[in-house]
Amino acid sequence: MATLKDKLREKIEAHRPRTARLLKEFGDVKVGEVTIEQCIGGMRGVKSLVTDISYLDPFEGIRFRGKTIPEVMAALPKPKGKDYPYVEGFWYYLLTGEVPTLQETLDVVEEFKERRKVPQYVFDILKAMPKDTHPMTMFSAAVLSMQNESKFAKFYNEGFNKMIAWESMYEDSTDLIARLPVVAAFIYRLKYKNGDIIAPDDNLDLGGNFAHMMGIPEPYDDVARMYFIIHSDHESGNVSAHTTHLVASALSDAYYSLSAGLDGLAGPLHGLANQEVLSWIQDVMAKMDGKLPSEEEMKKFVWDTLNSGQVIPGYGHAVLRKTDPRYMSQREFCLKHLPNDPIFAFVSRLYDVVPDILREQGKAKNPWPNVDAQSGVIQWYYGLREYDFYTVLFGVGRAMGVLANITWDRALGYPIERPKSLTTDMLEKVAGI
Ligand code: CMX
Repeated sequence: MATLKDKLREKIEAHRPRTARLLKEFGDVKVGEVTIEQCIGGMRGVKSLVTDISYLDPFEGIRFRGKTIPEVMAALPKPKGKDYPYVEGFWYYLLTGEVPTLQETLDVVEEFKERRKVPQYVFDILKAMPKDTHPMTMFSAAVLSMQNESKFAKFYNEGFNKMIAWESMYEDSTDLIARLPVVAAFIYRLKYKNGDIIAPDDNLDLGGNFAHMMGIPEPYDDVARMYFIIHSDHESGNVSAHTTHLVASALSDAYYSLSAGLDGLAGPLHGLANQEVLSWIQDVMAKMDGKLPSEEEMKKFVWDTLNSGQVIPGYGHAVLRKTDPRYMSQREFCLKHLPNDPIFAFVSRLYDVVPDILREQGKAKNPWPNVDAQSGVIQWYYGLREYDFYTVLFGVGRAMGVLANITWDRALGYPIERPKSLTTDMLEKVAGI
């Protein structure tokens, strides 16, 4: 029977001629114009990356391999009695663009079990780090520390062949995805639960096992499945995806590339915003003695934050121009499982006031909430209150998107990335200054 790797090989062989033809016959065709604002302003909107893993429409939000989040959740096989799909089946889908059968999904579940053993030295390194080390630093360091296991690096050293380089990238990526939940849960238990580590359970899938290793009962397994899937990918231009892609373009292996991508995710304007949201809410709650602020009071807190020169975490986006569907899917989860939770009420009240205020302030191009505005509420509700851990959860999910991307980067032989810089003098000359 065909394995996921066989299926991926088939897909890659069918896809390669498309990329080759575009380059050979249509390489000079213009797909966009770059302005001075785009040069200085972080390359916003410059169409210069290619990925088939996901596409972000500014008004519709993310589609993974052509499907919206609700479509993905409906299409993929789910563990019995659960509301959200197997993460393993989602990995199959991201890599191949095909919805796996239940059997194909269960094969990946088995494969992950075989691959998930984390070397002891990783745990030793984590234990040796200072107690106040941020969990994202620990997570990125753990990934990097396993680089000596890279099959891609070994393949490169033993004689590189561009046509089959994707295979060892796939091997490293799958090893990493199988191991990351174990590493993440270890960091959590080491840092916040006195090192009382819970071993994985062979009877559980990735989502179930993560909940088990974290020590959080059902339905946290479904929270984990949903969370990892919705955070997986947001096309290639965001900081974590682009960094991973950039580093991998130098033929660095998946360990180097993912570790670098996670470092980008750890920035407060990117993945760290989910912890910032909770910390901001806690701050306001403390000022209100735990009481839900009225709309007027909430408006004042939001304006105070803006007037002190800070951003409202969880709001705004470089591409999106509407409420993030990742926000909406988490909101639906909250409406079903925790409709009366005080922090959910708080986040909902923020939704009532922030967009109008950001519009009035007139700076943010997108006044609507992004994924991070809602995600901490669910974690908090299920007892995960150490909010500086939240970005690690984002990282476990994001790994799937960025690793699927760099596997395909190698399959299609994308070259080393090297945009061109200009000097300010040159820009002034172009501008006629
Ligand atoms: N609160 C206050 N001001 C905001 C804002 C917000 N939530 N979002 C944007 N702005 C401001 C920007 O800081 C910028 O101000 P300056 O002109 O003074 O520099 C101005 O509005 C224009 O920014 P923009 O073009 O609308 O947004 P960018 O593409 O530059 O930045 C993002 C996008 C996400 C970094 C920004 O909206 C932000 O800082 N949001 C808060 C942090 C956050 O939630 N990040 C998570 C993003 C989701 C993810 O990681 O995927």
